Amino acid sequence: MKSRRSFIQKSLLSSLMLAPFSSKVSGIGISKNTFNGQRVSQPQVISTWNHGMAANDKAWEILSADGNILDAVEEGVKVTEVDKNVFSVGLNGIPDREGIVTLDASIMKGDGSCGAVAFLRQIKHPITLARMVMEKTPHVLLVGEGARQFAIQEGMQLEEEVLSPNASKAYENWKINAKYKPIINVENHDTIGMIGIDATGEMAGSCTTSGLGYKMHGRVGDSPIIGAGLFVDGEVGAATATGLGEEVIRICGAFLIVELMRQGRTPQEACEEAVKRAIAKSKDLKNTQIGFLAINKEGDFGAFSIQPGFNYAHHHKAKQSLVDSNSWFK
Ligand code: SD4
Repeated sequence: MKSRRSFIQKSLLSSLMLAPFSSKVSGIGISKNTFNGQRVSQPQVISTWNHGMAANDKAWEILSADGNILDAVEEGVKVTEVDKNVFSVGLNGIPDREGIVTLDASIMKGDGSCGAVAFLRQIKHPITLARMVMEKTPHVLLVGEGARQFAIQEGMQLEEEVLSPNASKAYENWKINAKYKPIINVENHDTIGMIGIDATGEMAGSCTTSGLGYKMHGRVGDSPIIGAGLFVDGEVGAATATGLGEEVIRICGAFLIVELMRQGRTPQEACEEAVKRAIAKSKDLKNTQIGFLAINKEGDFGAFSIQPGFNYAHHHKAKQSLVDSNSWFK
């Protein structure tokens, strides 16, 4: 009887996910709905940059088959981690100044569970390793050789340490002057951060990157730092960041946004406030880009960046769109 009831509820949930149903539009996002007194959200995912489109498509396959948001945000960004045309995520990324690709990633659930890896070499899917840190260890963050050893222990294969043809060409060019200067929206625009909500109202997020091209060996950015590049609290919402990680870490960007939402700001207002905070602390504003994405538990979402050029992919119902974020500078 109980299983029949849960079957009926599950089927109803699935049909609600597929068929458009009346929902109140609030802000630019979609508000929550209830069914039999239980919260029924319309699942959605939001991801940074153009490559978020393909990542969201994968996440959507999972969400639309009644899958959970944690699987969706992991599988979604795995698409980007192996995309040969993306130069700052995964092993096809631009190397550090020693010519070595090192990867950072984090994953977080609405209940506060989280895992991350940083300064990781030779692993194809750092996001999966971050999830293993969360699920299989008593720790949150493993770095460098320890993270690689953990991957081996978990049966992951070490990839050969060779630069992709594009990364190799770029590195050879860079070596001519060997000067490091982040270039807004060209060199340092490619981290994928994905945040979302599933039909049961669960929230989760993921963030994965090869970090800034030509960084110092050992440099770690904001993406694997819980509260900087990613933060999720299922009672409130989720946020993720892209851009110059040092500036995001300085203001605990993603945590700040979630806390602002907790205090009643909309996701859009919270992203704008976090950008203002970063601007106030920045020493070289003209050469700094940061982009934030946020979603609250009602499903309203927002985005804001310092410089123009930041965009994000939003998948909701059967519809996917690529949206240009508003920015501080026009
Ligand atoms: C970092 N935030 O390592 C990352 C880089 C990035 O788009 O976002 N690139 O600082």
